[in-house]
Amino acid sequence: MMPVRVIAATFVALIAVVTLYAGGAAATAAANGTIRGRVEVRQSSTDSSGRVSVADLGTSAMHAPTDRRAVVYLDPAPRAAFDTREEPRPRLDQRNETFVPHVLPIVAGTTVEFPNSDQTYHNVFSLSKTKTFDLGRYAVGRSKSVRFDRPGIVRVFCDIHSHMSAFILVFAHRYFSLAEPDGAYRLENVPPGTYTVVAWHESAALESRRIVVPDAGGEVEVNFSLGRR
Ligand SMILES: [Cu+2]
Repeated sequence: MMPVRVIAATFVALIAVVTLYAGGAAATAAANGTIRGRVEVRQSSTDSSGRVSVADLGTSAMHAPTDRRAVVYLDPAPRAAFDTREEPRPRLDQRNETFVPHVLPIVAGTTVEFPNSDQTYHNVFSLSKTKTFDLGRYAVGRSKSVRFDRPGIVRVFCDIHSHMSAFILVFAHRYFSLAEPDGAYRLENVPPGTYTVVAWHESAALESRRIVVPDAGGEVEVNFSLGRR
């Protein structure tokens, strides 16, 4: 049995969603669809033992494969996909000398908190063209934040611990999905139309697929099998 409070919260959330999309639905009878599927990264033939391959040597090899999640997104986004909802501030935690999460997709304009949850110092920085920053050192319990305004990929490192790394993927729209550890992803409320769906994974080459969300909406299944870089 779901507690009453959870049911109430779910109901409120449903109302919010219905209200949100009622405005768009008035303009057209077409129904929005869902694009869903799974992303797998193929093991290369030399990597069938499950050992870390030479291609993996580097900072990301320190991260469990389940942390190294894929991100699936539409490129470009549907028209009218840009809105001005206030963003919550996601966290990129420094915990046990690891960035948590390892992969963080956000929409442009989002401010990310970088709390230090370790007893040791860290020095978070990025030299990425999308956003260059250097947060310097700060003690446990402290946090600094960075706002990301430009779409693109931001590689994040720690100047003190070379095994720490993270990816922030900044999008110009909200049509992106962080895959589950098992690779499952879901892009919801996609208006009917033809789209390019792109799958990103740090160890693989980008792969894209042209798909159609029919006027009737419904679910479109798109699975990716990415080759290792
Ligand atoms: Cu560090």
